[in-house]
Amino acid sequence: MMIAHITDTHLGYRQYNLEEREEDIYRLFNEAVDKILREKPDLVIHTGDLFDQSRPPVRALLVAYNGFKKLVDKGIKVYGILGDHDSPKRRSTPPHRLLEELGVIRVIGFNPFQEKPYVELEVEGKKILVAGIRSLPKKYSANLVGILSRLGGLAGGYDRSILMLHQGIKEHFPYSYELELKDLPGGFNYYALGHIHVRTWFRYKTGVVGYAGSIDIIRIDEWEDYKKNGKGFYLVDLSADTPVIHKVDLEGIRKHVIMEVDYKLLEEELRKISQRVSTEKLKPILHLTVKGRRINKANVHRLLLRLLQNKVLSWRLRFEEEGAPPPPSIVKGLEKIDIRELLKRSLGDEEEAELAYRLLELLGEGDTRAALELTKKYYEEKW
Ligand SMILES: [Mn+2]
Repeated sequence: MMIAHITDTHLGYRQYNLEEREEDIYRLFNEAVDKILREKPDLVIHTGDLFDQSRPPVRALLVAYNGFKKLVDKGIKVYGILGDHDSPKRRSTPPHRLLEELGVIRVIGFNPFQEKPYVELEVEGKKILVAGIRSLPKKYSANLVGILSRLGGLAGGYDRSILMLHQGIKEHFPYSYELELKDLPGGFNYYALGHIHVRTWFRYKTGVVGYAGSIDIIRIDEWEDYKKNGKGFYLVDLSADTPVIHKVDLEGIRKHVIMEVDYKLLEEELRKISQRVSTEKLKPILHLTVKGRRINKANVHRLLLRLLQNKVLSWRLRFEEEGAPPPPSIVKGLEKIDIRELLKRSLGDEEEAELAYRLLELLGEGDTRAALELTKKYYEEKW
């Protein structure tokens, strides 16, 4: 028995407010669907953040619908859970409901405290348990652990069992987590996880825990992991008790070029970049830090326009003036700081802290329009 595990597709996300970046994600999603079709798994599971927001653009809904429809038409069922990005903030209907109504996905664990967060299937004469719980904030961790332990008790009664979650696990992601490894109940063959965008998997008790990771560079700090581990989805072979994970890579990922350049060598270096990127099918995004003394910013812009305008999709510029006092760095202390927790403490409200955290992410990427939209949406829903 084979399943495809895909997660954190963030359909509708428009990085740096670039239309091309929104299109990139749609294209990558389609590439993933085509590759899944080629592998013909018995089922597909999506572990959350299908959409980047709980009110995605109609285009994102269409891409999700058309993609899943292709799978369902070939007899491949799709099961999913909600992530933190696509969960409505208040009691309202998640976009997935529409896709359910159209018969292309079945969402599990939307109301895990009221409904059974699992389905039972039969594949090739084998009894399969597919359990899943939507992303839950840390304040519900105790409740979550309770449900998990009950699910663990069920898992043993099936030939194969899969658990879908959209959470961080402390031992692997100490900066942001809701669960500890020991909170995962034994008994499952595959623990399919979403939320963390880097790809990773490890053996756990009777099975394997797999974070399939996002399908594109959603945040620039995923770039290094992408170079090492690629991005895409997992094919999970459940023929044996302990699953075997095969990574399937996506090819259509747009490159990011991250560089620090001495102001004195700027023209020369930009020429080199221009040469380097000229063979790329997709124009890369340049993240350029210019360092030096008495940097003439207008001159930097002129050089960029002249040498790279049609060679890169966009550039993100930073200046580091030598001799100027360095900006206060929080990076070094980050190992001990949980930003979400700090925001929660200072704001005293979990939802506001979540908003602040998202704003921090968006503004850190320079995406002021998305930040504004998010803020408006938050207060519209709230009041
Ligand atoms: Mn995500």
